[in-house]
Amino acid sequence: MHPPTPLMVFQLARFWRIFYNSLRMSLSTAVARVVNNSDNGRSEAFLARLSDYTEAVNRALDRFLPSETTRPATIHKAMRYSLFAGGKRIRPALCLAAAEACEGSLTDAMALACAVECIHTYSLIHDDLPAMDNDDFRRGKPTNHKVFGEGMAILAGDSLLTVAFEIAAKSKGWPRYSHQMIILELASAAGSLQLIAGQVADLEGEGRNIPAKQLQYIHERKTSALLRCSARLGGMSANCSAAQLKALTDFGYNVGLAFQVIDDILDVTQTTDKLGKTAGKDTKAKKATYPSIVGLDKSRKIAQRLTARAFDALKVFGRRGSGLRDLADFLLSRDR
Ligand code: GRG
Repeated sequence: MHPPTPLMVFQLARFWRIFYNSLRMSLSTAVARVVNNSDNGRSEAFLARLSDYTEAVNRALDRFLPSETTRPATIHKAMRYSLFAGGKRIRPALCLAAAEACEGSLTDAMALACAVECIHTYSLIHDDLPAMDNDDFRRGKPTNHKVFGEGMAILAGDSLLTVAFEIAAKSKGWPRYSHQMIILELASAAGSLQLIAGQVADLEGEGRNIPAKQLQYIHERKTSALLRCSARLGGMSANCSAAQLKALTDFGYNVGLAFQVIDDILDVTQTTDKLGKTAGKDTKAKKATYPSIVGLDKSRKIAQRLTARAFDALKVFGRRGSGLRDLADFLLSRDR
């Protein structure tokens, strides 16, 4: 056998370099494809899960509420008008995903998920009244008082708040969490130390320069309290341990704060059509928001930091926390 000539060595090296580079490129393309597909796969699976939650919650709410024709029909029409106007059902989703993280069932968590949504819808109806935020548009439709009149809208809100406790009382009750604890959980989130305290501070802060600390006080109560309560109730419906309840409390608290920061960002970056509620309201009402105090970029960073803290809280759940993680991720990047 002849020894290889310099030309043969050169051609072999060239062939090897071309072969190696094309192998490396197709490998990296394949890896990128797998990564992207799994990302898409994950978000598609999550969106499908969210839509399953929403459908199940809508069916359950329909069962829990008196029908539109039940006397007095006007009040039941008004309650159902706002409840089924197309809300995102984020609080029920949090409750259901928290139940799943604690190895509970959607069936057991459903009454509590519905109770929270009724309280949330009541707060929106009342918030839109002329005596409060005076808004004409909510969930993509004219506000409750625009359709049914102020008196009936007040009563529809009152009735949704009341029916929430009725629905919660129909839940099955759990060894670690009695009905008394469940009712207390809902009442304290909705009461004058939390949801209403936030609204009071919000009303009193209009048109005034308030420090970031006061803004956080408002967000903790006006928004975070009910999201935290939703996550906690989901855990309770799964008879969760004290450590799991603590994790859900931290998760819900941080996701709740991030949710309001994003809401404030969307108020200045999105249109009324997209949001289904009047955009630019905060600026018009001279409301203090994170974008108005620290600007848009810093607000986005704050929302990311809060979401990262929420993720940290999920460590105790391992893989079972994936639904909550996807939900927090989704809320951070939402556009309405
Ligand atoms: C007790 C009257 C009263 C009010 C309490 C909840 C509230 C305070 C005011 C409503 C308006 C507001 C800015 C609330 C903060 C929480 C928030 C961003 C609500 C909107 O929640 P989404 O986006 O709404 O989940 P949908 O319609 O999708 O359910």
